[in-house]
Parts: sequence; C-alpha cells; structure tokens
Amino acid sequence: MSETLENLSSETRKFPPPAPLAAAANVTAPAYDQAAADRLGFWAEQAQRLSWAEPWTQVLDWSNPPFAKWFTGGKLNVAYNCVDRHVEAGHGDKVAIHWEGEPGDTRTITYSDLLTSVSQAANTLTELGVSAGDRVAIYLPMIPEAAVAMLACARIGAMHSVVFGGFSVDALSTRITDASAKVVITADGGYRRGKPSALKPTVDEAVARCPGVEHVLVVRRTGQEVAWGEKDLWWHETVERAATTHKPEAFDAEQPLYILYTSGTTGKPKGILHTTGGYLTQASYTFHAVFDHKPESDVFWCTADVGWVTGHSYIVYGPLSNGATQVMYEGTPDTPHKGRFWEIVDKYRVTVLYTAPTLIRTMMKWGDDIPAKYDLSSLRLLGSVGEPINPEAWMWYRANVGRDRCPIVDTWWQTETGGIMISPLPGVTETKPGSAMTPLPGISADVVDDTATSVPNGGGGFLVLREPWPSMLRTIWGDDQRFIDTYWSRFGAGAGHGDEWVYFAGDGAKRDEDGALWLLGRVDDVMLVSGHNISTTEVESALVSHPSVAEAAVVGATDPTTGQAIVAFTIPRGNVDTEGEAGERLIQDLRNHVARTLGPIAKPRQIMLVPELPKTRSGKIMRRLLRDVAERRSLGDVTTLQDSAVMDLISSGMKSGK
Ligand code: 6R9
Repeated sequence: MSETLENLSSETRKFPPPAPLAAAANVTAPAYDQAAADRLGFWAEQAQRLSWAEPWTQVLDWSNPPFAKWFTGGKLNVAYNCVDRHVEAGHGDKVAIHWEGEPGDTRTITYSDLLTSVSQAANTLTELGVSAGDRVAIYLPMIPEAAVAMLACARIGAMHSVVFGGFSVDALSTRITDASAKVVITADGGYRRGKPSALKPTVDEAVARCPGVEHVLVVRRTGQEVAWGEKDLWWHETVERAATTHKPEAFDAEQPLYILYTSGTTGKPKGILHTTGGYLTQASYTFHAVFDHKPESDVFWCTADVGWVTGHSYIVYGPLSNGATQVMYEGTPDTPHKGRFWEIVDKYRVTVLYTAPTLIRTMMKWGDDIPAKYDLSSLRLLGSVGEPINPEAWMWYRANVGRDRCPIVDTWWQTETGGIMISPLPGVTETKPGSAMTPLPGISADVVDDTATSVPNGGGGFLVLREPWPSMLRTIWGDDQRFIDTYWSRFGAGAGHGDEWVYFAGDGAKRDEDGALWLLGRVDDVMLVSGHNISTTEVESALVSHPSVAEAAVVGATDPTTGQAIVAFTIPRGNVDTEGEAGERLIQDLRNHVARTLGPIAKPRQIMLVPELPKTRSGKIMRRLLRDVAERRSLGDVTTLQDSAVMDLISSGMKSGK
C-alpha cells in the first residue's frame, strides 16, 4: 500500500453515553489526561488492582527494545489473583461461571468451586511432571474445564497453548510440536449443532506424530466411545480425585503465561508469547474500564471461544481477576433455535454482552423478529470485537439488541496486544457507528503514512503503536528475529529511522475530522484499483448498508485494465428473493448502490450472491480464499477454516456464473 488510503465513506451519526451510566462510570475523562501526563505512573497505578507477593522495582524496562519487561522484580501468581483472593475476601459463594451446555445442561461454579478445581488440576499436573516453564496444550470444547486447565497451568508457572477445539490434526500437531508440549488436555468431544462432535480421535492422531507428549488428560463430556492409549488418563479419575488444596507460588512478573498461535496470512503460525504481570494488569484494567464492570450487579457474557485471544483475556483473565460473574456457553447460536443467544441473555439476566461482528451480521440475516421475541431489558452495555463492525451492523445491534438504550464499545486489539487498545469508554465517549474511536488511556496508537509521519485528521494510512504497553507480546515463541521482522521493522528505529521503536499492527486505518479512528481491515487486503487504494471494509460497509444485504466480503482480483478489480461476495438477508431475474436485478442495484455511496471508483466489477462466507474459528472472513476463487486458482491453506463445505458452495456458484 502506498501513502494513503482513499477516504470514501462518511458517517455522521453520533451517540452520547447514557447519562446514568456516565454518572456512575468506573472510568471518567480525567483518566486520559492523567495517563498522558505520566503513562508509566498510570500503568503502575493500574497494576495495584492486582495482588503482588513482591513489589516491582521498575515499571518498564525498555533498555533492549523491542523486548519489553514490565514490573520488573515484581512477583505474583496469576491464578491466586483470579481465584483465591476473591475467596479470601469473602466472595467464595459468588458465582464465577454460569455454564450452559449446548443441549441445555447447566453448571453453576462459584469462586470456591473454582478454587477447588484449579487446585486439584494444579496438583495433578505437578504429579504428571509438569513444572514451571513447561508447555501444556489445551484442546477442549467450551466447558468450564477449559478455564480450570488454563488457571492450573498459570498456578504452577507452566504455559498453556490453547488450540481451538475442531482444528485439524495438522493444525494441532504443528502447534504441539512448535511449543514442545509435554501434556495435552482434551475431552472425548463437545456438543456442536445439536450433536456430539468428537475431539479425542484428532488428539490421538496428533499425539502419534508428537513423541514429546507424555500424557493426555481427557475430560468426559459427551460420553462417546473413545480409543484408549497408554498416555491417556481420565480427568475424573485424576484431577477430581486429587488433593483439593494447593499453595500458589509467586512467580516473576515476566514469567511466561501462555503461547497462542495466530495464523497470519502466510507462513507457519506465529506462537505469540504473553507473560504475567503486565498482561494481567491490562486484561484486568481494560475489563474494568471498557465494560464498566460493577462486581455487585453485572453478569458478563463474552461469546468468544477460549481458543481465541478474546476468550483468554475476556473469559478467563479479565473477568476472573475482577471477581466477575459471567456466562459461558458451549455451543452454536442457532442450536436448537435461532433465538438461543437471546434466551441465554434473558435466563441469566446478562448485563454486558461482548460478541463479534460476524455474529451480529448473522443475526441480521436471520431477521429482527428473533431478538424481538425475548426480554433483553437486563442489558446495559454491548461490545464488539474481531473485525471492523460495519455502521449498519452497529446500528442493528444498537436497535435490536440494545433497544437504543445501551452504548456500544467497538474494541480494537490483537492476539499480539493481549488486551483492548482502542475503544470508546462507555461513560465518556460519544460514539460513531463503525468507529473504534480513540486509544484507551495509557495507549498511544497513531495512523501514519509510509514514512511513519502521523497523517492529519481526515487522512488514512497504517495503524501503529508508538509506545510499549503492559500486555504486549514479548516475542514469537522460539523466533525473536521473526518478532522483530514482523512487527518492528516497517517503521521507526527497527527500520533504521530515528530512535523510536514503532509497532506495526498490519491494519489500515483512517482518522476522521474529529480525530476518531476507523479500522479499515488488514493492509494485505487493501485493493489497488486504477491507482486508488481502497479498503475492503468501506466497500463491505456500503454493501451492508443496503437493506437486502446481511453480510459482504470484498476482494481485489487481478484485472487487465484496472490492475485490480473489486469482486464482492454478498449474503442476502433472510427474506430477499434472489432467484433468476430478481437476483440479477439485485446485483445491478447493489453495484449502483456502492457507486452512489462511495463513488464510481468503488463500484464492484462483479457481485456474487452466496449463502455463506469462509470464516476462521474466531469469525474473521478469510478473504485470501475468496481471492483464490475470484482469480480462479485452487485454494490455498484451509486449515483454519471453520467449515470447509462453505468453499465448495462458493466455488460451484462461481463456476455456474451466479
Ligand atoms: C482480538 C482479536 C486481530 C485483528 C486486528 C484487526 C481485527 C479486531 C477489531 C478489528 C476492526 C475491531 N480486529 N478487532 N478490526 N475493529 N474492533 O481479534 O485478535 O484474532 O489476533 O485479530 O482483528 O485486523 O489486527 P486477533
């Protein structure tokens, strides 16, 4: 991408925070000034949210950039901070997790229950020879044992590497090998789409390729038949019989906490390494600030899978370090019916809901009448994460879920950043649909051109982070050079310019006339049409603003005249007629609609009406595969695709010229 991104869309709607929420908000406007005046002092204050066994001597050691150390000399135990201290403070009977299985079975887990289970799991892992610094792979469905296993690792100073349940043998075995995991924690299976879905056979095959794995701990969830090998141990015969007390040891603030793999667009997955003191500080503070968490009254629900960083920071470490009560749901949103999410919100009186644009757009496709049937009056705040949220999806979320009462926090961050970086503060920020608004207090995000110069208001370019932040990744596991090359060599000192180290996030962004930030998708996806840099996000948002469209993905395909041409894959809303001529008319109408909304340069060359889009397990559209389709190539790596049948549907539509 060259210097600027075209600035195509203009959004003028604004929503101030509701007055009662603003009046009682956890974080108010002066936080920005305080952090701007003394960033390290600000983070030192936030670190006091945690319980430290030994105080730190230095807030940030940046003497060897880009390798950061936060809270050096400090010692703490992450699991103690997430569990024990709440029990010690008299909140043992408070519900930590309202768990809802897909078939409708439930479990209620208090902080005391959690302490018992985490202690037992820690004792078992220790008996199995796992000690501080070792790696444990976790391949589980969305059951409470996933959180227990993660916390048990943290408690003994071992690192977890959570792999999405449902990833293939290849994906699992390469991750186990890369981290040299000693133990794998899995289950017989989990429930998805109304039936048991096996996990153990995948683990068996993966472990056969990974001789370094010494033990496999298996949770019984579905009761389905499993093959049994000599490394296998049942969770209920080990963990559930282990001693129920365990003394947490304090570890250094830079003790590694976990590795989480991100696939990236090319090359082998990157093992993103997070450590303890800084990570937990930011996970904890951002949960408190962005979700305005009120421990007495809130019921939080993050719909992410624990296999995604969102599940790490906002199901496990953020909520639990704050002593929150939350909902955890095992299954899919349309099992057994399309109102399942809203039924759960009503049942547990959820107050704060955190979900992804992909789900919001899916709900739009299913129709407004579905959420309308449920009592959603408990909700007071809504969050979004994972992709840019199109303004129309934002408006739909606000009207149909938030009933025009609830502020929306659109939170930008990455596996690499560990915690939320750019987001409105719900009691402070006047929000605009589709904008993540401003960096949080203590975070210095910027939009720059090719030469790392900040673009003025109204300009577009690359999103960068100018100062280290507590929950930043520390490196790529086993590959410091790749860490430097990927994130630190595009701008600033790492690129041989000046002394300032600048983190390149890989996202395009623009800053509007008021200084608000708009994320425009990955820079690898930016399209170059007749010399204009056009973001996929803006064209997708224009398509989604048409009343017949629920979801859209746009790619640039090689074109003999324009260099690249815009090809759009569009999912119509549920009730729209797409047969024969009606479909042709809709396509023409959509092309004209985009041209009218953004200008003729953004008019798609081709629009395909499709039933689904290829997505990762965390709901991100895999544009790379759509580009393969648009350019009629065979498909690249599909190992992180959620549902491989989707590509057959799309490719066959392409061949039939639809
Ligand atoms: C938390 C998470 C990171 C990438 C990131 C960006 C996209 C995430 C976003 C967003 C626009 C938001 N992204 N949140 N884009 N607005 N609110 O998603 O981590 O899976 O590592 O993905 O996701 O492109 O660079 P991860």
